[in-house]
Amino acid sequence: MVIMSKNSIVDFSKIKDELADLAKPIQVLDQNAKVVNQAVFDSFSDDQLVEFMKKMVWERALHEQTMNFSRQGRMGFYAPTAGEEASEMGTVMAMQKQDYLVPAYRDIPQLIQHGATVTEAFLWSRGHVKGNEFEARALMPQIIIGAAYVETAGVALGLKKNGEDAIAFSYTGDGGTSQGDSYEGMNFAGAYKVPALFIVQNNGYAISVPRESQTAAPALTQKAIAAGIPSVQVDGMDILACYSVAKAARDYMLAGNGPVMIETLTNRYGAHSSAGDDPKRYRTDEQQKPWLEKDPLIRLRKVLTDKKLWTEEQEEALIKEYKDSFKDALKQADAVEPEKVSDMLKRTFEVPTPELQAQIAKFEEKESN
Ligand SMILES: Cc1ncc(C[n+]2csc(CCOP(=O)(O)OP(=O)(O)O)c2C)c(N)n1
Repeated sequence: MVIMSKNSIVDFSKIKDELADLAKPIQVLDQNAKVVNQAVFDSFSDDQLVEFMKKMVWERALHEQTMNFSRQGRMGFYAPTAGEEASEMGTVMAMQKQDYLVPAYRDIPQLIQHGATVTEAFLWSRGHVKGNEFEARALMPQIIIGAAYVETAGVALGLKKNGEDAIAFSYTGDGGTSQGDSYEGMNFAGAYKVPALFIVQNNGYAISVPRESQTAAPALTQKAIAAGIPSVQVDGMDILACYSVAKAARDYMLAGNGPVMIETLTNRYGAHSSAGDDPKRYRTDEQQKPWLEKDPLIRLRKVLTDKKLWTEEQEEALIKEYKDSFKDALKQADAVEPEKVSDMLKRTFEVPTPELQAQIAKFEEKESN
């Protein structure tokens, strides 16, 4: 280690240490469901609190049912969401239908809440083009990590130029913030002062790579600062905090103040995707245990049960109702005619190149047999 001389012009070690001096993530409920921000808590009606719980139960049920479908070989790509319900439902519930969602692959529950049908989501999972033809004001889920932020900056610029009373909102993971695209998107949004809400769902891992190994930034919120964007960390297992912060960000942006970044501290309980990675190979049960204790459903369930607004029977009935609706949705997806390779090729260019034309003819011949 190089020792700095006493009269050095600058103390970089001190500056680096100061980077790690972070404010506590915003909470309304602590891990034991104790209210830590009474004013915000009191701003919710009993009906709203129940609605928050219902949405999280819905998302958990969607996850469980989709995993079952996956095991039965009836889904295509699926990115598990258990553990991220507060972060996903809390933020999307703060949005309005005129807002423009730019989702990534783990944001299917938000896409459905924003107006896509569950059948469309299942078709998307299967790679069917009809899975992208939803009514929701949203782009199709992005697979290239970080790229959604570039799209969001452009969408938000369009909303601003049209003078719309709407924002663009987007999600990426902790890994996504290590991709150059995410910074380019934020930088553009900051420079053009557009209404873009960048939500980083920090679930601790980019597939198998722990967040600490892929960036030295003490907080991912710090990546927004360089773009001149205000940013804040939120307890991503507290739906009341996620909702309240997202709503405050939306109000701030609609007043013409430019973009915001929110980092939700959360955890993905399951594998990265249904393609079959095994999380036990990159994290231990001991590492997971504290996260399971922070579970967003347990936390809000305790509040509602104490207020006599929720029962186990009610929850069981809801889960059954939701799962039945997902089974119906899959039946509808099964009834949609499968895509042909030739159809996919025909959509590639408005006027197919000679090479494509030859491929189309080849597949049409195969498909006619
Ligand atoms: C540009 C790019 N590089 C690599 C990949 C492969 N890949 C898919 S998901 C993923 C990890 C993403 O992690 P994170 O952003 O933390 O989101 P999470 O999946 O945890 O929600 C990687 C590397 C990709 N999709 N896009």
